[in-house]
Order: sequence, then structure tokens, then C-alpha cells
Amino acid sequence: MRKKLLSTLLAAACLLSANAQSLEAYPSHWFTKMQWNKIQVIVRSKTEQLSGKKVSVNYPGVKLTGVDSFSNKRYLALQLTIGSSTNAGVIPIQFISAIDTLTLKYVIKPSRSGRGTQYAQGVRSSDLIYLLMPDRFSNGDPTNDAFNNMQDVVANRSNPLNRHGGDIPGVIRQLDYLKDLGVTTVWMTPVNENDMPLEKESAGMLSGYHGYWFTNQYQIDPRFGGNEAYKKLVETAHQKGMKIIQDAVYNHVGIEHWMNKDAPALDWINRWPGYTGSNHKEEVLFDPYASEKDKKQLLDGWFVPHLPDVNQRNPYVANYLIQFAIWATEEFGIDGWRVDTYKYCDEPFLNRINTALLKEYPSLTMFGEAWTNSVSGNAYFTRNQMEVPFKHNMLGGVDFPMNGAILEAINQPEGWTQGINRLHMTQAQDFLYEQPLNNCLFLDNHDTDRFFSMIGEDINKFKLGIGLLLTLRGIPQIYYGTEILMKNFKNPSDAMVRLDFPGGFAGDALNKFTANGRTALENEAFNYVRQLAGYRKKSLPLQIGKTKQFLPVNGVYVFTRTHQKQSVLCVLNRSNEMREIPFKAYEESFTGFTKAVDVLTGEVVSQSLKVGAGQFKIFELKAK
Ligand SMILES: [Ca+2]
Ligand SMILES: [Ca+2]
Repeated sequence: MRKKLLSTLLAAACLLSANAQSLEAYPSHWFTKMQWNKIQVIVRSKTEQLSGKKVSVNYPGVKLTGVDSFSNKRYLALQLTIGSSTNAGVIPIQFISAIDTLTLKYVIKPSRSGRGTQYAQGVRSSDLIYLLMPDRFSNGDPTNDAFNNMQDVVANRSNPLNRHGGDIPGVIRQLDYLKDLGVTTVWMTPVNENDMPLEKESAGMLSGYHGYWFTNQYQIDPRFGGNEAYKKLVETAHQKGMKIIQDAVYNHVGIEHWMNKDAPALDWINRWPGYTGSNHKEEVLFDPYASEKDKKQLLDGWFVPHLPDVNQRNPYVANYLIQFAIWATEEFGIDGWRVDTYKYCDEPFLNRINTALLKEYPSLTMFGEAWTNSVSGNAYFTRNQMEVPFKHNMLGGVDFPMNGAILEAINQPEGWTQGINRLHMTQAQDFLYEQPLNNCLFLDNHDTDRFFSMIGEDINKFKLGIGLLLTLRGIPQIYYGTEILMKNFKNPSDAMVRLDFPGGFAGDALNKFTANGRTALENEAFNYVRQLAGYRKKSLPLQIGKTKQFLPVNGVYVFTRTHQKQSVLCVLNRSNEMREIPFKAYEESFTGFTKAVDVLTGEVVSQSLKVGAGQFKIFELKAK
């Protein structure tokens, strides 16, 4: 009798201590009424073997249809089906063995209302995206700059490679500045937890301030304000009529991620006998002569030594990533995705994840960063008009080919294939895309030299670039600080093009978020962006109009954007002289127009357009 009592007491004690141990679950919770209602919950214990335990789920409308174990016995994958009429609540999931029982309290939350109208709205060519790095933009909460229980404990603004303390509350603080500039959508470099130590890169010991070293997809980094701050940002942006794009990384994780250092099975990561980096050559995916060895190295080689390459051919990994993307859209209420390192990911997986997101959220949009310099390459990674062995289904791409062409048109003299002819030729190849309007058009970003430096710090060329950005087809994206003429080349490191926005941090000598803090030249640049963005916001031709471009002649490149009965005519004069162009040369774009209004000055002209040397002009055409 005493023996039995003792064993009962022991069992109770075991139960208590076992329950006290934390079980992690991925996804951390799920939602009612989702299309994706067969979920795979990866359960992880840091200390105790889970495989072999009996799993019990007792909740109305939730069925456990499978339990899979891995070579690492501290993991299980539970297959749960959540019925369409299942109520929100807490599901007790028990892991039972002869000696103890562990309980995971798994939460099912109500799904959001307003799908496609209040969130998951999609970001389109009618929008203007502002790309910023939260660590470098604005510090709204100095108490979260560093944490002693994280691997990188440094916040030090004097070192460009360290974390600087900027965060999501800082972004919230500047939403009105962005809205005033004409921005409709904020894209932040990733805000997911990057609990990584400093890592050696060519420039020195680098922190994960840029956010691309995920250690937990389900946690927003506390140094950016955590999940609650992110929810508040999305909510505040939506209240202001703005949208949020999230930056996804499917290709790799930080080396400290459990997926690598405590993997459920070794094949969650693409592993090589010795360190093997990617060859970064996307051509091998569409080259009819490519070698299989080169293709494998592009896809499975690691991006850098501290970023293990994720094996998306493993069905558990693929489901993990798909559920993460759906979960984040639902949990935070974001509106679109930018997908990092697109060309390095398993191609069938990419189509699967896009399909799952669009099935769940038909209005959602996404674009991928394939970073390829040919139009055919960029089109390959999107929905396209080409006959190729693999057809991608991505809506759009980060438009590096047009970026190169715009810079060439601004910086180089006209030649048969150079200068404005390169821009004309590049755009001519839009026939390869299913929908070129889905491409993200940009002058610079966090991975390139800054635009103002690339154009020799010339304010006239700045206006040409901004003019083209906001009138050519696509979803325009401005990189933070470009509007106030922030400059630098990526020398000696990328950090030089990722400096702090002046005024975003306590103690800054100047606050360039305000007109008073900016120089006359900076205000000229800011006001130019704001005025043109304001015009674009009202102009359906510039947002969604059909493009017609005319062969460059005598240093002048002309294109029109037409929607129904409205037409806008843009003239880039890269010659050294004033050019006067008769209306009749462009009659085919707008039959019978009799006058044109310069959209920036309001000047009304008739019969001919005069455009000065080195100028870009935008005219709205009027019948009378
Ligand atoms: Ca902070
Ligand atoms: Ca890869």
C-alpha cells in the first residue's frame, strides 16, 4: 500500500516537473476557418525524448491524423486537422509514457476579419514602397537596444557593423513622415529574431542588424520590439491607409537556428562533406546546356558559412515554411511579401508556397529577389511568356535589369545600345513577362551603392531618376534616405549604404525628418519626390496605364502611359541642347490632344513640347 502511494506520488511529481519543462511548437498556434486546415505541428523538447510517447488530442473538431518521429527523438511532427466549425480555444495535447505525461497547451485563435480589404490586401503598381532597415531608421525605444540574454549584446552606433538600436516603435513614430512623402507601403528588411553572435565577414565582425539571419521565424526580434510592436505597426499603418510588406527568407537560416544546431534530422539542411558555398549563378536553372553539378551547387550550396542552406525538398521543412508564411500573414495582418534569395530555393517548393499563400489570401501579392541582370533571367523567376522546362508562378520580381537600364540612361551618353537606348531595349523585352506591372522598380536598395552617389551627387540627375522611377511601369520602391540625398558606396562594406537616418536617434545633431533639419538641396530633393509621388497617386495612367515607347532620337527618349482616355507623356532629354518636339509626333498615343500640362509646374503648352538639356518632363495630355 505504502509502495503504491509512493509510486503515485512519484508519478505526480514527475508529471509536475515534466509539465514545467517547456515544449516548443511550430507553428506556435493556428487559427480557425483557414483554408490551410491540415497543419503540421513540429513539437520540440530541449531535454526529453518525445518519440515513443503516446499522443492524445481531445478537442471538439480537431483530429490527430498522424504522429511522425525523427532521428532526433526530442521532436515529433503532429498532423492535425482543424474542422471548419472548430471553435477557438486551447487544445491540451498530451504526450504520455509509462513514467510521465507532458502537456502542450496549443492555442487556436479566431482568424482575422477583413481578409483582402483590411489586411492581405496586396501591394500593386498603384503603390509606392519605402524600403527601410529598422535598425538604422529610427529608435523609438532605447530600452530594447540590447539584451544580456542574447548572443550579441552590443548596441553601438559608432561601429557601422554593430546594431544601432533602431526599432519598430521608431518606424511607427515616422509613419506620418512617410505618408507625407507619398509612401503607401513600408517594406522593412526582416524583423524576425536573429539571435546570432557577431559573425566574421570580409568587412569585419558583423552583427545581424540587417535581419537576414533567422533563428526563430515565429518571434519578432525583441530588439525591434517583439511581436506586439510589429502588430501595432501593422495596425497603425492600416489605420493611416498604409500597407506593410514582410521580407521572407526561405533559403537559409542563421547557424544558431535549431533547424541546424539541434536538427530534427540531418536532412533538414543541405549538408556537404566540406563547406560548399553557392555559385550564385542563376543561369544554371534555365541554361539549356547547364551541368547538374552546377545546378546543385547553386541550389544547395550555402549562401555564406554562417547561413545553413535549408532543404525545401524535405516535406516537413516545406510544410514548416509554408505554414510560417501563412501564419505570419494571419498573425500580424501584413499585406504582401518580398522573398529574399529567390533563385537559391527549390523551384517546385517556391511554386507550392506561392500557391498556398494565394489560395489562402487571393488579394495578397509577393515579389521575389532573384537578383539577375538579364530580363530573360528575371522573367524566368516570375510568371512569364516563355517556353521553359520549369514555369515559375511568382507574381513579380525585384527589377534589377530595369535598375541597371535606368542608371545607364541617366549616366551614360547615347549609343546604339548604350544610354537611353539601353533603357528602351530593356523595356522592349517586357514581352517575356506575363505582367511587368508586378515588378518592383528601384533606383537603389540595401544591397547596392546609394543612388545619389552613383549619379555623382547631381541633383538634376536625381530628378531624372526619381522621374523615371515614378513614371515607368512597375511598383516603385524608394530606399530610406534616398529622398534626403543620403549617399555612399558599398566601400568598405554594405554598412556604408545603411547608415542611420539623421534624426532617428536621440542626440542626433540634425533631424532630417523635418524640413528645418534638411538643407535647401535636401528639401529640393524631398519636395520633388513628394510632389511627383502625390501626382502619381492620382494618375491611373502612371499606376496601371499601358506603356508606349518611341525609339530614342537625338538624345531624347519619349514614352507614354495611357489608361482609357487619359494619357501622360514623359520626355527624357539626355542631349546637350533644348529639344522642341511637335505634338503630332506622338498623336498615336492620344488622338487629337491639343494641349499638354507640365504636371510639376502646371504650365500649359500647345503644339510643341520644349524640354531643356538634361531634363525630364512629364506632361498630361488634354483634348482641349
Ligand atoms: Ca531601440
Ligand atoms: Ca538553397
